[in-house]
Amino acid sequence: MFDVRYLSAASLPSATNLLFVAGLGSAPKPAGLACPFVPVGLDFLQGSGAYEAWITNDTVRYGSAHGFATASTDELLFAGVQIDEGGDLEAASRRAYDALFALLDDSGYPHLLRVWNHFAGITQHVGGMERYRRFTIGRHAAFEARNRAVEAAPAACAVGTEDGPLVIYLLASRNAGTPVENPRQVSAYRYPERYGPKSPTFSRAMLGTTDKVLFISGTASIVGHESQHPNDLIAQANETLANIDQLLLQAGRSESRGPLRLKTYLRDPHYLGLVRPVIDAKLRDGDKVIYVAGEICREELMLEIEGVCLS
Ligand code: 3EB
Repeated sequence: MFDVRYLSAASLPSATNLLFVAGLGSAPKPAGLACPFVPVGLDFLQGSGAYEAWITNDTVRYGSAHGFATASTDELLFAGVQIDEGGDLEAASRRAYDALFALLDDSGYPHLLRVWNHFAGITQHVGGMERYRRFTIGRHAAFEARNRAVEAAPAACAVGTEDGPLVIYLLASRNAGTPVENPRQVSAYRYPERYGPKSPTFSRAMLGTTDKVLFISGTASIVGHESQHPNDLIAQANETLANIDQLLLQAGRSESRGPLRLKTYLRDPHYLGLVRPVIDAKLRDGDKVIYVAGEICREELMLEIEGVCLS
């Protein structure tokens, strides 16, 4: 059993076997919470609670190493960190991923399944280069330094906050997961150079080892490598959902599948009412989606959806 639940502060303390809790917007760390807490500085727009709780049936041990707060079961490792950029996002990203890989290798959970990356001003330019690209260069260099194959890259998302430090949190495992690519899209690690000097190191989805959870990367209105439907949020939402359908199909999760837990990042929260019915209409009984404000890494992209398909 593995679940992701969206809870209010009041219902959190009764949840047991927590791997970690992510708090959206300004949701504070709940008093008495024993597990690691990740403050995700993205405004919570709509859903059943501002806390995202990752729950396992297995016994969880809490700790810290290499600057990360950790939680581990026999098979899974959660780790989360907040890093001061120190004026150089590229260097901070490299440092964060160097530490992350050192942690994974030292602790015996070498296989990266899923990474969430959040930092401020993702589309802003610094010294003639977009901050997302600087982040990507630092991340890529750390993969290279450890000889980590891009084809085994984790499911991921990189979504911009308004301010605050670089926040990275992840799930890793003792045994390797299975990466899943989307035939409608060029693999991100094969993007042409016009999207940046070093390619983003993520897979479109990753089938985990524990209970066959499918981690779905941040998915947007991209076909091939190009953004589709500029200035048309509804068309972007439908294209994004088509990409997620394709990923579920690739992973053998189309006809019969477990419930989805999705997080929709909206560049402009004013459009929540417009886009929500389009996304909600795609859900089946037992699926859940929350909506948060977030800056997608390409300026023309108005939304991105990520999540998990439970077994
Ligand atoms: C894309 O498909 C949209 O750099 O980790 C999605 C998921 C995106 C992950 C990342 C970026 C990342 O290229 C952006």
